[in-house]
Amino acid sequence: MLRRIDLRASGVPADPEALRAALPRAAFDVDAAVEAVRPICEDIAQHGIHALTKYAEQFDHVVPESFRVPAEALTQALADLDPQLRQAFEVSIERRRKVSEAELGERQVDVDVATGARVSQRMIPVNRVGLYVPGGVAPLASTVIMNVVPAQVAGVASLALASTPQAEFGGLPHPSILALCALLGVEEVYAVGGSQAVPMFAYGVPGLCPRVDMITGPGNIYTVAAKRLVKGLVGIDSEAGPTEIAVLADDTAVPAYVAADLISQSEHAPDAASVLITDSPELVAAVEDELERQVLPAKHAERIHASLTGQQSGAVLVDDLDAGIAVADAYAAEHLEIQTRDAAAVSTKITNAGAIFLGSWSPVSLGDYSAGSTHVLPTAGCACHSSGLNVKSYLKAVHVIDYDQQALAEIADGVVTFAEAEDLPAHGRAISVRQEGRG
Ligand code: HSO
Ligand code: ZN
Repeated sequence: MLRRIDLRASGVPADPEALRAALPRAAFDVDAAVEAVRPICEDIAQHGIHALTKYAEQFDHVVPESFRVPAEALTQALADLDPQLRQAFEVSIERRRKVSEAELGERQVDVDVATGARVSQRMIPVNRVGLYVPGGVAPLASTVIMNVVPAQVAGVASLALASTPQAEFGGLPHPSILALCALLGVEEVYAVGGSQAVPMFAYGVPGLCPRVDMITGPGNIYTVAAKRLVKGLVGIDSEAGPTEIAVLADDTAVPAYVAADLISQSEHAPDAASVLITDSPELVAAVEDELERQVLPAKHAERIHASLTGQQSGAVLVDDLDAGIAVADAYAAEHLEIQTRDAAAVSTKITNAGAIFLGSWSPVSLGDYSAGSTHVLPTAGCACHSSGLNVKSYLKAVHVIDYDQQALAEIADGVVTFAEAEDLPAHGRAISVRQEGRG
């Protein structure tokens, strides 16, 4: 099922660019989608609720009675929530909160760089955040937890959430999303799809939704494109592309587990990427057997099959584990599973991955729901420069500079010299004027 990328004869290219080019990756043309969403964003900026109504009809095929979800609908959704699902939600929230609190670190650090010369760093939460939770292909209730919990731990004062209106739920977002909002105390909820929610949050809609400072949350390519368009006007988290799993495995890996994990992420979409990296041809053969066995009976066999056989997926064969580590690092997967001897030691050699899952008992789908880690992670190789969504994503680091007269006098000549070297003498003057005893 998986196409083979055999790097044994040629060896792993030493040049990282050449290596990346040899590896599979989904095509995800956000630029083309930006042109498609530009008029929608402009329309919503200019015509507010009127435009939201038009696009709800066109894209979501249902116009909600009110774009703002009434408080009673949230309370009702929580009352109707299956008790077992509620318990699963609560465990997931509790674990994500525990890890988020640890991510927070110090809210202020003070550094005395010399006597009377202090620089402090204050971590200040973003004031108002808009979250988007996809409701299209699958209602990703877990995404509510992954976005809301770190924002709340960071101390974000104002949180608004939007999710697609669903015709089968009378124009409201999916009930499990509403129930989670109620459970987490998120009161400002909108029944608005992704490509419309992003401009609604970014520009504000009079009479409905005040503008936000930052937009987070994943979505389809149009949601991502809309985020790219409004970036700068508001802050955004990373641009989430199709989901990816890479499994770095040796001959100790359990083929049935490896196959199940590849399938689990292929279940998201036909363009999801599943990549096996191994030095064991026997493992590839055994995983193939398992895929044959496991894909057909799966509920979403069609899109799983499309994902596994797509050009973005494959089995990469390498000579040894070190070569496998180089491949995994170049690929920079959103999710990297390490199913090898001493997985923890192998993981220390990995520098590029959104999240790393160690051994046989930490599969990606545990992280998708309840491990305590985030599932909003950098895709498309962005793990070489970006982090998953976490508490710090919602915090701004502000430096506070506090020198006294003596401390400024001590460094004054150096600053003046520096400013003159940049041909910015007025900068130097702002220092030297204070050394002249005037004022
Ligand atoms: N694997 C997805 C997140 C998700 N899976 C939500 C299930 N629900 C992207 O990390
Ligand atoms: Zn998933």
